[in-house]
Amino acid sequence: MMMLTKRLRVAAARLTAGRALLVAMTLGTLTGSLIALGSSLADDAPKSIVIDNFTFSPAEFKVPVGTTVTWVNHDDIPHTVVETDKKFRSKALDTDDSFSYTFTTAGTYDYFCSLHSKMVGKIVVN
Ligand SMILES: [Cu+2]
Repeated sequence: MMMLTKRLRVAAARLTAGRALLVAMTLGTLTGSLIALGSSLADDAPKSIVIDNFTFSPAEFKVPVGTTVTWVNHDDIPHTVVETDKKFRSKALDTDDSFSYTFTTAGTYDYFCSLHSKMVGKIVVN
């Protein structure tokens, strides 16, 4: 009778340890999911380049593949966003107009304003 009780206790202890492990694994998975969710939300956040005072800001912008970059013109004269190899080209952007492009291929993209050739910028995608 004493032996049986002891065996039951050992079995109960094992079960508890097993459950604790299961709970820990579930929490770990949940935490991992939340972290993944958080980082995917961060990746989806809009990436904007402001055009102001004849300047693209930031002039050099590093983004992961798949990022949509948006340029917004805050100047009171028109500007354009034209990629050097014609991979993308905006129309003339009036004040507060914007232009977006999604970068699906890694690489370095140099661009300029076709109305003011000294206005240049660079997007580095990796
Ligand atoms: Cu311009």
